[in-house]
Amino acid sequence: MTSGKRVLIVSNRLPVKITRKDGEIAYQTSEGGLATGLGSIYKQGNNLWIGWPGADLTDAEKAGVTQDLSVQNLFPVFLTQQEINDYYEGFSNETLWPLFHYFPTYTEYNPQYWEGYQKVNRKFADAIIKSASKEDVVWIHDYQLMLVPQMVREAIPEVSIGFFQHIPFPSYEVFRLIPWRKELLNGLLGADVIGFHTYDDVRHFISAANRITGLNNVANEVGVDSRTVVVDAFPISIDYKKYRSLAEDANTRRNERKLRQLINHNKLIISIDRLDYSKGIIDRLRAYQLFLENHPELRGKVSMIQLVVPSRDNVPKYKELKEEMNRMVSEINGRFSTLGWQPIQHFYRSFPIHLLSALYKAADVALVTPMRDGMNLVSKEFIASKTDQHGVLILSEMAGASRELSEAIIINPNDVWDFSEKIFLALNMPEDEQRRRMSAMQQTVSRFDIFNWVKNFMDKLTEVKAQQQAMLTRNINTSIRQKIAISYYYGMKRIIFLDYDGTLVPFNKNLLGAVPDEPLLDLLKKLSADPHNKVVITSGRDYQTLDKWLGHLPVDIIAEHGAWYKDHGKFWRSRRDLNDAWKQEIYSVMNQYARRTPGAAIEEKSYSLAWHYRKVENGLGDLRAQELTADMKHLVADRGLQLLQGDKVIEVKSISVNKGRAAKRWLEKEEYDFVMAIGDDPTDEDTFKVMPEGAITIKVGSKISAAAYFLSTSEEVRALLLEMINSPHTVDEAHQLLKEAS
Ligand code: ADQ
Repeated sequence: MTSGKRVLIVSNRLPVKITRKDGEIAYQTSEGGLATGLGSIYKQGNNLWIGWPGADLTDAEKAGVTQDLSVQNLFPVFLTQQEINDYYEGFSNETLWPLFHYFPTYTEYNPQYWEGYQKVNRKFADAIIKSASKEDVVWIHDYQLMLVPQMVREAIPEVSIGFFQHIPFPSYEVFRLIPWRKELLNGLLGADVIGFHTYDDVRHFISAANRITGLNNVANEVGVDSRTVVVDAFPISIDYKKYRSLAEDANTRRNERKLRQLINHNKLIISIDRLDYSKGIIDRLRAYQLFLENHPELRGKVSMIQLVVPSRDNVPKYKELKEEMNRMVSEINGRFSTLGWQPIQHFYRSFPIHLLSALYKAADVALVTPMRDGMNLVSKEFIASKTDQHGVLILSEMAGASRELSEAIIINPNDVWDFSEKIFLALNMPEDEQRRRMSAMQQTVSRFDIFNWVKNFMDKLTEVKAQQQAMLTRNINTSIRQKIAISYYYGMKRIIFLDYDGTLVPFNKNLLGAVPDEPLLDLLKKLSADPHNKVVITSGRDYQTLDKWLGHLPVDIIAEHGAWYKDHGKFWRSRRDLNDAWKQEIYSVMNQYARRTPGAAIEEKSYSLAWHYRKVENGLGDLRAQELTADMKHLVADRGLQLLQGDKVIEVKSISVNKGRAAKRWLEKEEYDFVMAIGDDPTDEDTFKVMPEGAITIKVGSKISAAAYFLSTSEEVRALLLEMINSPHTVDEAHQLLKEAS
């Protein structure tokens, strides 16, 4: 462990490429956007970048490489060939990659790959754990390392962890296909901030977390135990200035002129990507072919340069793709070429950056048309290189970049006919329109460049950590517990308001299934047996049920949010000013919704109606509740009623009925020197708000509340009450506790 705050970047690959020249090891630093953006971080001070160096090394070489890399603040995680096969080629590239890009039929579910993935994720986590301390910030990148956040969290609970995924996060319906979906989600939820490129990815992730792990969220914050995990969109970008100055370089201009000569000053269409089925190479060729068929007048006047970086072409799926691509290129060239003209110039290799820049600069139209892409940086590099603002971008709506670059011509790559017509449109777009669109996109890309992306992510991580720490001080820990026990001990006249469902008992899918168990009855008996205590159960349930369940105990009860109440040993009383004439009309609206929503139920109480949807299919219940709320809004307002949103329930009742107003009856009748209120529901907020200064108010579950403290579950509530009952019985014991607490 090292001390002082450091930042650790973690990714599958290190930003260096190891090569062997005449038996000697050589290092080539990556020029990729991510390496540049993160360079400002990992190169500083004691910071570190942890990753696989990407080469197969002997044991003797490993020691030397580790030494060499440490000078550059890099730390290698070495992998065996078997690990690379299972974790990288296997689970990452044959399970996660195809599925997350919506190619479920290409996806392999192989338990051996999964084993390898877990093992290597553990290796990365161990490397982090060895060098990180709790003050540090760990930023983990991409789908190869989805389990690492939780592994690090378990070892160093306080450390700040960010995770960014560079590929899409698929919809729940696709994600759920993976047998190990729960483990993957739990792995990610070890982070404090989980970042994706687009809001759609964020939505998909939150919905998967809700449905698969059962966790709740408020907007983009997911509650995991006592931690809040923020899920947000951080669209990645490029080093804008670098591409701009490259485009203005004399060398680039010379190459640009050469390129134009090469294609006889025809209109130039370019496409640049890695060989991958997600990039839409085949459909793009089809669209170009259709364009040439439908516009014979333009044959001989346009040329397409297609660059494809070789990638994994020994893997069957990629081999097939390459063969199909080559076949189509030959077909198009064979069919349309003339002696002096070839429709496609195809290159299957990587290009140096200054040639790429010349190509971007010379192009009249760029086709960036993936079937699915997390972001796609080629589109942004093209925009940045257009110093003269001439040129048109045709961009697939399936690329994350389409959310930002809305001035591009947006296409659906599956609609080959429309796509081919858009090529025609782009080639004929007036210059001033090209300039207008390009200028708008350049403003976007220059403002939100890679440095801005790094800053936004890091700032969010700092903000979330600070927020968590502030919350932590409100989580009931040992010292707060002891303080409560002490003031309980010194209290001579105590009142304790306790909500029932979700506070004293966990939620039950069945409305009448939440019957109090023996230990709870025993606990309430003991608590109310103390002559210094008054225990008031404050519930929204009907008084008949509460009477049956708790009426025999020496407690006071508030039922139906205060429409009914009972002092121990007396009869039930209801508020005289209430009427129920409105119920029939509201009931019939609620019933319409209940009839078309399997699992929904209406609960009728004397002065209120509740529409329960705990048993309704996840998501559908919320949708119907929203519809019902909108439908009843005016009805409710006109009749002096209010609509309350509870946990999987909406309730209509008189505007004057609430738990707070009911609780006041007790507080106004007598003076108390120890006041406590515990609840989990939005309706308990009314109780918290009327409590006198110094009262101990506790919210169970969510963290958004007027209460002073938080607890997570009803078990914790029971434990706290038990501790109070067993609080010291002598002054000495109390003083001892007081000493420990301070
Ligand atoms: P990639 O799938 O690799 O990245 P992309 O974002 O387009 O896709 O980046 C490709 C990079 O490779 C670009 O910088 C481009 O210049 C370069 N390149 C492409 N063809 C080349 C060639 N023939 N020669 C040389 N260089 C070439 C993943 C996700 C993306 C996401 C990025 C970053 O799949 O959706 O945008 O991560 O988060």
